Amino acid sequence: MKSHTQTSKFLSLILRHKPEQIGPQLDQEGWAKIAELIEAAQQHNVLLDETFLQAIVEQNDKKRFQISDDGLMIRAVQGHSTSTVQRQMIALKLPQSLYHGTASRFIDSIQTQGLIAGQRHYVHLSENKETALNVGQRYGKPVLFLINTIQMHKDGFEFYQAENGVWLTKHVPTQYLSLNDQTNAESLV
Ligand code: HQG
Repeated sequence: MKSHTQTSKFLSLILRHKPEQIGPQLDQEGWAKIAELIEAAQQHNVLLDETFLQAIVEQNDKKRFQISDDGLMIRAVQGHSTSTVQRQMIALKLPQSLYHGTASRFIDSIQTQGLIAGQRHYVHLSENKETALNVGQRYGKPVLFLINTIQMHKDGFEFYQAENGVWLTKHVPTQYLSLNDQTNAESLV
C-alpha cells in the first residue's frame, strides 16, 4: 500500500478531477461505489482496501472525503473540477463576511476580474483568516481578500457550504471584495 498522503492525493485526482483516468462512476453528488473504486484502482496497480480508505477519510487533515452512512460509497465533499459532479448544497447560516486567501501576484488580476473559480466549480472561501492564509500561501506570498457576503446575498448571489466547512460561490465580483490590511495578514502567518 502507498502512504496515506500519496493515496489521499490519488483519491483527490479520481474523486475530484479525473474519474475517467481509472474508471469509477461518480454520481451528481460526487459519490463513487467503494467496491468499484477499489477494483478500478487495483487494475491500475494502486492497492486499496476498505480499512485503508476508512483510515484515510478519518485522518485527512481537511476532512476532504466522506464515506456514506451505509459504508458503500465515498466522495470528495468539495474541490471538484469534473463536470460529472454537480453538487446541490444549501447554506444554512451565512456569515457576515468570508475570507479568500490568495498570492500577492494575483491581486491585480483579482481586482480587475473579481474572484473566479478557474479549473474548479467554485471559488473557495473560509470563515477564518488563518485557514484562508494557509490556502493563499500555496501559491506564493499570501494575502487576504475580505468578501462582503451579506451584500452579495442581498444581491442574489448563492453560497454553499461543504461538509468540511469550506464555503463556495460561483464568482465574487470586484465590488464585494476588499484587500485585507497587509501587516495584519503578515502578523498572522
Ligand atoms: C486565484 C485547497 C487571478 C485564487 C484549499 C487561487 C482550498 C485568481 C487560484 C481549495 C482570480 C485558484 C481551493 C483572478 C481567483 N485572477 N487569479 N481573477 N480569481 N484567482 O487551487 O481557492 O487542500 O483552484 O485566488 O485549501 O486556492 O485541495 O483555488 O489562488 O480550500 O482540499 O486562482 O483547495 O484545498 O487556485 O483553493 P485553486 P484555492 P485542498
